[in-house]
Amino acid sequence: MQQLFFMVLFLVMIGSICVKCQGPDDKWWNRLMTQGLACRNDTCRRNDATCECYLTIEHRLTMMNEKDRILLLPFKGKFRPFNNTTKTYSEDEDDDFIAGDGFGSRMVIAVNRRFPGPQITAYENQNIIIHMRNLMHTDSTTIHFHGLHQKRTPWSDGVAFVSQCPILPGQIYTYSCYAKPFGTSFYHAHIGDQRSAGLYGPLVIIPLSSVNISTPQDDNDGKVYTVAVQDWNHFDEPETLYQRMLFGSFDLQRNEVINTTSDISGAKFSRFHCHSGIINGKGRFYNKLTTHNQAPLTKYDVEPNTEYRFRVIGAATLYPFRVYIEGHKSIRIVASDGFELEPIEVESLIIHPGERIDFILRTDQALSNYLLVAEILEVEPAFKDQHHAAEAIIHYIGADYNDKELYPPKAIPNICSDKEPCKIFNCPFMYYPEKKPNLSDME
Ligand SMILES: [Cu+2]
Repeated sequence: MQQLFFMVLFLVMIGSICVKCQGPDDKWWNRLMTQGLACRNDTCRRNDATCECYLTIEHRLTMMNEKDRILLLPFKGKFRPFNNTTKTYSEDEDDDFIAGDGFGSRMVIAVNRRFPGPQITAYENQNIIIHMRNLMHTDSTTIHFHGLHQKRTPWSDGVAFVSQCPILPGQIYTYSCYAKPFGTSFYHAHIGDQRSAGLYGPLVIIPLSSVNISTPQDDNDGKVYTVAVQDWNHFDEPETLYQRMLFGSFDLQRNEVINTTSDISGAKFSRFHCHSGIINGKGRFYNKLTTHNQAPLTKYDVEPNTEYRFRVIGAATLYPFRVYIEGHKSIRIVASDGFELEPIEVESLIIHPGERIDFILRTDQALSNYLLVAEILEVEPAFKDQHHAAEAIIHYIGADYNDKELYPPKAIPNICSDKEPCKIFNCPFMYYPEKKPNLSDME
């Protein structure tokens, strides 16, 4: 009898321990995954002590309607089933599709079913708690919070094999750290090439003080947008690309070796070949200098004569981009890598992988639609009748947006000349674009 009593007591103790160690509240996993959001709505607010988020990691395919198990093709800025030329999906229906640059169908790593992952927005000093669930079948993973200093929390830095063992398939791991310093940043995988395959998402820390801080900061009024820019290869996932980088890429349509490209200073990029650029996971493939595949783009709605903050994140694997807005010759840079700056009016900015640059756009042009363009800084594609750029649509509310506005032609760049020079923020060259310095002038 006594033995039975101790046995029951033991089981009760185990039971109570397990209740404690259960950790994340189960209902949030699927709820946030369905909504494509990252964090609980009863946390992460200005006066909350914590910001608690749930990220589910899994493989998915671009251009695939998983529900109907059918391949998709881009068509006039929308998706259509590959075997039906008359049906297109509405904006609500296509919410679950992953576009990439609309070419073929390749593997990505999705976070809460989205590519890139949903945004985490926390307030300065908040305790960020991230439960990460790895549903990839055979790959282990980790997550790094770019820009966070991880003082007092080095175990949450997410560097595989250095600050933690990778999270195995089927496992859940909880990160806990502090939201500091404030600014625009991103979270990303820190093992292998998973970041290039899509395991990343915006991480925005809102400052608590408003002294000498640019506005707007939080997205409560719909005046703040995020622009995650990535270089994109639509054939291969990153592990294959690494092998191609070592041994070469071949273009069988043109029957030639794809050589390393360079920037205007002559500096060579590696053999990581990009076909196009994407913004928030969407872009278009130009098979000729001016002809694109009509893939759907990210759209930013703006009211006329209003100021918007754009948080640009360099989520690329290799290439720098020059970012400008068609028809708008002036944008105001206000922060770089989370540091507030004296505002600078420029025509465009250059962003390298890992960098973050915030600018303010004043929507003071005619009621219309304009392209936000992130042009990859390679010299050679234009000579080869190719165009490597990421694009998104800036839609002035009130302007037409029906049919042809969904798949606009290539942007008309702003005019920059000797007479009307343009200023570029973060430019690593003495001159940009083509003008070569006259050596005698430099002496
Ligand atoms: Cu990083």
